[in-house]
Amino acid sequence: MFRAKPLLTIAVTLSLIALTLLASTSSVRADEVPVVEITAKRFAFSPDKITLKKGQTVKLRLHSEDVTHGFFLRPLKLDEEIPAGQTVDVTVTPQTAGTFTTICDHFCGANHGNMNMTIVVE
Ligand SMILES: [Cu+2]
Repeated sequence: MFRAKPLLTIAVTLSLIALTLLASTSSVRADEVPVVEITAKRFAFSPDKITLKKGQTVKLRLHSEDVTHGFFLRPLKLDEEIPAGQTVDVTVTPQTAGTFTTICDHFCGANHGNMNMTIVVE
């Protein structure tokens, strides 16, 4: 009985610390990684141009409104498939500044060859 109380206090304190850490970790994540939404639809991406910051991590949320599309950009090591009607999240931290063209590399129809968008890294 004599030692039970301090142990209980320590256990409660540790639990509270653990909960606080968990809570702050998840809120920091949600705040710090911006989400950029990109919609793919025959035969264009919307928006058709985005600007990212070199060294800053972002989450690209790729959504297909119709058929399966691709999202390919070698300099940023992006090679995603966006299944028909679905959403794919991809996290990227651009390391090279420049203007890049992302192409749809999954055949999606007659004008597939002209489906692209610009990603500027500054
Ligand atoms: Cu496409």
